[in-house]
Amino acid sequence: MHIVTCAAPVNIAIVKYWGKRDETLMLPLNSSLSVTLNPVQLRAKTTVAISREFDKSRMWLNSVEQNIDNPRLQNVFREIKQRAYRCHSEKNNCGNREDMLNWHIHICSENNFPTSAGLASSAAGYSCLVSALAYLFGVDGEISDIARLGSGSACRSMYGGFVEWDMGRCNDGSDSVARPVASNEHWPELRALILVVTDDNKKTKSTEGMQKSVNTSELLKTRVERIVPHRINEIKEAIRDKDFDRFAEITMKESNQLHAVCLDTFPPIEYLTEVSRRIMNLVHRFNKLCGRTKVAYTFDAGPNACLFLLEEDVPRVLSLIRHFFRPVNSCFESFIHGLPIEVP
Ligand code: 2P0
Repeated sequence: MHIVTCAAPVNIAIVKYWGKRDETLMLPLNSSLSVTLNPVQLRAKTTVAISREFDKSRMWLNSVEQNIDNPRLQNVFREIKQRAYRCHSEKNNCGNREDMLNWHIHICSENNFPTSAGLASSAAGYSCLVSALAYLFGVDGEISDIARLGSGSACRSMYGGFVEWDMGRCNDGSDSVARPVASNEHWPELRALILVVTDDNKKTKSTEGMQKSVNTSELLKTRVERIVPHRINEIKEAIRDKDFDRFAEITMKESNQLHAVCLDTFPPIEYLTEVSRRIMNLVHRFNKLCGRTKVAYTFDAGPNACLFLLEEDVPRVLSLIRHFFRPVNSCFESFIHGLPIEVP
């Protein structure tokens, strides 16, 4: 038996991915950009074992057995095995490893955060699984496109720091890969606060929500063609210059536009709750009171907030949050994939 355990971090999109041009290859309508959070506070951990003794492949997520026939999972297995054959035949290194490709796989994965509450759990999960499988089967080179086959945003969790997922142009998806834009050491003062408003499962899964938006939202078309390409360039400049004001404004506008697209979808999709909207209002009021932008919010396909701010403002913002939001269940403070700190 061969066994390996990997951990992979959550990534939070600043420029959002919403909509696919190919549902099987998971090719997006637009490029996106994210920051990778510290894997100590929010991460998926996956153990993969392969053995000639296993009579079938099996998978458990947070101790509950899952259906292994899931087409996305099967696509990932198929792609990993094809690349493994290619890698070993190039290196003239078949034999043992090639034999292993026919063995059954057991996967055991767990998250240390709510699984379906819009905290990118599938991203961390698939990124982790692909890293573990690639290690076991000796696949090297670009593998973010394999993670993408499991869940689009998973390709961004293959790197730390600031990461762009280039939408690519090829029909086979070979150029739709993640690339690091800047390392976590580039902007060490930047912090993220994750406010867990609820750990309930979301009503509309991202995949289904995206399909509905692609079919019905006019705003999504304008966004993809005219807005996102500029925003990607702008946010990369803001990151390069460590310009927090600009970074914060683009981040909040992106989040607002994602949720505007969701409301423009017919029938509309609502991920934000009353508490989410109160968090947004508080951020705007706080920034106004300070006379400059100190905090930015972003929300994905769920009501939980991610706030971005600089290290010096963390104590003040945390006490404000604690004062106004008793319903917030938990709050994780995270470096951008940097050294671990204590969770308050
Ligand atoms: C993102 N989200 O860029 C956007 C923002 C949610 C809102 O990527 O269908 O779980 O598996 O590719 O990656 C969530 O979508 O969807 C997501 P699939 P995924 O992070």
